[in-house]
Amino acid sequence: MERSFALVEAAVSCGSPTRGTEGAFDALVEAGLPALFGGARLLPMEKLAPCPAWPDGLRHLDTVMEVCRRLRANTLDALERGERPVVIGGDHSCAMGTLAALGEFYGAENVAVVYVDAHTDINTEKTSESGCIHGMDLAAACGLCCDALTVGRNRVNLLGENLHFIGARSIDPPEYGIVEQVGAHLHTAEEVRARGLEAVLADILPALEGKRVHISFDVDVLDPAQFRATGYNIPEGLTVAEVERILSGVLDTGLTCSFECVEYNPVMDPDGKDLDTLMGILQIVSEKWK
Ligand SMILES: [Mn+2]
Repeated sequence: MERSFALVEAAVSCGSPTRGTEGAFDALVEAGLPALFGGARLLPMEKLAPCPAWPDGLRHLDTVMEVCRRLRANTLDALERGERPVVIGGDHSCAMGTLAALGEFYGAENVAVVYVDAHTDINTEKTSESGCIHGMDLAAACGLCCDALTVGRNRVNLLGENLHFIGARSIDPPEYGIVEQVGAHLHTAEEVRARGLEAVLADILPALEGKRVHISFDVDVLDPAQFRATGYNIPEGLTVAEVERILSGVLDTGLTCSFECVEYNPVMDPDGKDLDTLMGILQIVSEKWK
């Protein structure tokens, strides 16, 4: 029997400096996302106000963690029902909630992540210069951050050796060291251009064997020439066709357990052009994920 989908909202933008991504779920649902995913069950989330406090330099910690706790519970609920979670952010801090659910449900050692993003999001609260939690989600999931950034039962929900970055091109100096320290696999946008996408996928896809794969897709991996409605417009990005090829390649392995799309900001997309582009990408996800 074909498994059904759950569309899970992660209504958080205050893990980032830019407001607006908390409206992405509503915009995509309005644009027809449930029909695209075969009448998926919807798990919306109340929009919480950003908390004013920034304890220990962690911006809006309380709000971000509350969203992540709710997201973990909703994602676990979907997994327990045998549904495939499609998480819609929100900024990328929500990955802490998604990965908490996946780590608990499947066991941290069984989860692999393909992180399609212009960033590596693996600062700890000590190395981050901005204090924005959307740049720390992977360090938190790997158990490198303070207790305040732990979501759910387990401190470690992902092993670095099972983490594959593709498309990164805005990496903070300390992040290179952390990527190496945890044994993660970094494939920058520059490497994709130098070696070709197929060569990079030929490195990543066989390494996913035997794992439950989570795809975490940040729209800022796309080149600003094709997609601008997101907090960071970083040049030298991937094309829509390249992103579609990456997602298809991973989905074709049959190993994908969950998918996440983050950082689309409808406030920055008044004519809905980028929404159309994103719906096109998500249509491919719905068709390929069998
Ligand atoms: Mn990013």
